[in-house]
Amino acid sequence: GVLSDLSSFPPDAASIASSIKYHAEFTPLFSCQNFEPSKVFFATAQSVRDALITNWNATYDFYEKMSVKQAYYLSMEFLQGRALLNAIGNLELTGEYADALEKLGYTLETVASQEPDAALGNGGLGRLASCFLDSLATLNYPAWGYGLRYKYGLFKQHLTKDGQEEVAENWLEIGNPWEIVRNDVSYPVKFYGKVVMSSDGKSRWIGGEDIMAVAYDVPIPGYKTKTTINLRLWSTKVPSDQFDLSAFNAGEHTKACEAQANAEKICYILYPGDESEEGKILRLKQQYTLCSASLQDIIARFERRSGGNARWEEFPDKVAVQMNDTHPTLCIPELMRILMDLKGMSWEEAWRITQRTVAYTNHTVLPEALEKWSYELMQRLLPRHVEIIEMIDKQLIEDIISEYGTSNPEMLEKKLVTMRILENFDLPASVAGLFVKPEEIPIDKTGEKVEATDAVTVADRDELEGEKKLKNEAANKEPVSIPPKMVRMANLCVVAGHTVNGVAEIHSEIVKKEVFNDFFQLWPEKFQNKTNGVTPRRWIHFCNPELSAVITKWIGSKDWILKTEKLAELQKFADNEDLQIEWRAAKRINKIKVASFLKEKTGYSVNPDAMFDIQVSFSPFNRLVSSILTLGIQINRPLAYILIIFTFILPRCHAMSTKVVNFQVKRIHEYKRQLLNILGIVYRYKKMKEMTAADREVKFVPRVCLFGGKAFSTYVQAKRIVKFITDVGATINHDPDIGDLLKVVFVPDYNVTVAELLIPASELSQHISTAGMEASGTSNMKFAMNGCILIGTLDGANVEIRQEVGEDNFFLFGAQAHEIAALRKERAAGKFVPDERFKEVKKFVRSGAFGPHNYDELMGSLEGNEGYGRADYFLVGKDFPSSLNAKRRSILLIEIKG
Ligand code: 26R
Repeated sequence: GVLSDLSSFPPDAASIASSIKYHAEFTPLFSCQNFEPSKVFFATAQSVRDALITNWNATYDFYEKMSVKQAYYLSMEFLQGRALLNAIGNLELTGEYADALEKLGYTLETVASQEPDAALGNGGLGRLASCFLDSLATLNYPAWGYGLRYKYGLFKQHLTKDGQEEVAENWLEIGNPWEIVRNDVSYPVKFYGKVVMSSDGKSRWIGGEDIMAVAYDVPIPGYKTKTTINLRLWSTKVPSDQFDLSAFNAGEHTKACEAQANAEKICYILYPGDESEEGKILRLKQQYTLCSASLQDIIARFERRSGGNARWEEFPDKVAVQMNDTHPTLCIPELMRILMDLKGMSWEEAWRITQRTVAYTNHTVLPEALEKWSYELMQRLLPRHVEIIEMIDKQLIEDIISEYGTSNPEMLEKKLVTMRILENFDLPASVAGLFVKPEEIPIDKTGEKVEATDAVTVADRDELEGEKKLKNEAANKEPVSIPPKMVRMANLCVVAGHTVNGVAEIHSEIVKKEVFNDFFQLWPEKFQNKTNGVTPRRWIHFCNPELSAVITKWIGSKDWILKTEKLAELQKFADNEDLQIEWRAAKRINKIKVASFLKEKTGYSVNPDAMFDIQVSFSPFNRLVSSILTLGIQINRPLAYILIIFTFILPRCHAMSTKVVNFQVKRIHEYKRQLLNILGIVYRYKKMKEMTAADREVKFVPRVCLFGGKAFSTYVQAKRIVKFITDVGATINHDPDIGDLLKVVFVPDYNVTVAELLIPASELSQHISTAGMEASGTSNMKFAMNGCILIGTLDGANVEIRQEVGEDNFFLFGAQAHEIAALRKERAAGKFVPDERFKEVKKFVRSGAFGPHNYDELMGSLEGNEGYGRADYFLVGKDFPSSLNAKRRSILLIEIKG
């Protein structure tokens, strides 16, 4: 429903200016005499927040009154980026704010650029969560996000001569004007302790360590609606009665403050290192804090709305909990626990309610990202939850036995071993007799169970070097080791969730056919696809006002911002020269902005009239709205595929521009194959060097190749890739033979804000993961929406994008997902015959062309040297020739049209 009669927001520039001045004066942080841009930003944001709070309250009251079903998106990550321009844009007050600030002597742009980038996430999964919130609010859905308020977000990336350096990102340093601390909304969360049986025969968990979770609310405005939903982030502190006053007075200050520090450290940082036992415990505490506090809050709201007469069987009609990957899996045993132990329900009742409430989205098929927790550790921290998980596991065993019977013990055992939530556990006595005894399961000398799968994970490979030594030592001692007992979170999600979805068609097929195939056979009706999407507000309208204006002019209205399918109307103007001229002019403005940004950040000068070719990591649009289906709400909107049209027009617009920029911005990961991209660039460089200057000028279109993305701090190989790219850039960019013809720049500290700058300036972007490994990708959509041509493999949402833009407008190359396993086998058996150009480019890199380093670890990984894991697991060598071909085709298209 639409909200009516909300109190009005300062509608004109004069009242906005006085509101800003009011905040500047009455916020203790500032004084009017010292009104620096960062303070102007703060005061401006506060004036916007006032308006949001009004709408927020009205939205909440309305939902409360209507007692609607509410969707809750639980996520350990929200990659919100900046909020100011988005908020005033959604309120349609951009012009008024610009005027108000001008009256005060500032430009909106300067003020907006003061805002820190809120990076409470890594990349794709976190940005998707934030895009969902924008779309949910815009479409007036009663939905909330729940997450954690990390004090330090994703690290800041500095690039030094040694490669990436991580620096803590203190995004709250100047305070966060968007959040409202809710000291009135807090819940106890406990850890450790023990389970006792009370007199009524029910289990009760007595915690050993208590903390409090306090809510911080961030209002999320929709576009052109008063609906303003909530992102509730939890912070942790020690309960006030637990301060050890006597210890403090006795002079033991550190000891007295220990509990405080212990509670607060839970929300210190996003993904604390989990190599150590302490680190693992901290991460599990984070996950449980999110689940426990959110569920207590959701349940309190449900009970309040039921007016003290809660009908629990209606809980799933009022509450949908969507788990963003497995990180919030503990919701499942926590909801079971609350319903059984605190609300007195039977197992069966609680299970029915839980199953109808929760759903799970899978975002990756990489084996190292499928979470498993040590059973022992989890049992120590959450003893009652582990009991419940064991019960769910037992019930699953019974379901599997009743489905498959016991007549084929071998098959049954296989099913049980792969499907069970508990890994490396003995089978229950009732069925154990049917199977070989546990001692007979082959165990290799290192104590690891022999795995049937041939997947070598990145983590495996990274650890390989260091671990090999340890393993050899261990093997010499011939230990009798037992494989560690683990809890498989994804299996628990699939068993307990009513729906499981993948995030692009190909990914959802892999989820059904490979990752969770046994579950798919048992419960095919649970599995769905919900292809990702992105908000067209942030990712076209606000980040690319130039293009947005062109679109609005030619369509004749702004309706496309809400109804992206309207963009199809542009198609009839695709051949109109005036449109093409305006389109190119918009792109050029964006490219000029990027050029000056690069100069400032890296010192490199790039020619804005070169082609911009980009590979960055993370992305798009309204299709994401269809993902809400799994939240339990049916909506029926046509899927809009704008990019499509854009890419249709784009080649025509490039016709007269001979110069392109190539982008690759995304988390640095071997499967995303930044290495494939940079080796292609190195090859191009080598060919240029072999020519006369005159030939070079004729044969090559000037190109600027941009990379962006952060490497996980412990991911050694990814960091080597960053270093290699920056070294290649340093050589090429200073080579006088090359000049403007080729530039390679690694853009430091890629984040949402940088993405908003780079993507609108792109002409060619790279989405080139090894087929089957990128679940969806979302930057592919964002680039396409900003009129950029895509080069890519048949992976993730590239598949759907290509269908929509047409095969001629997508530069496809590379092996396909179904061929990968066989190609890896062939590779491992030494049967792969590399292309001459691939050998040539590796030799060139090893020859010292980019400084004294021979990049042995990187080049070795492509050759299958011992010590670097299996030979070229990501098939860079296999796809290298076809990638060169695709690049050539993309340029040809542009030039031929010219
Ligand atoms: C458990 C932990 C180590 C962990 C692993 C992986 C934490 C976070 C991740 C992030 C993963 C799940 C992620 O970001 N996946 C990305 O999700 C995007 C949104 O669906 C996809 O577009 C993208 O392809 C996928 O890599």
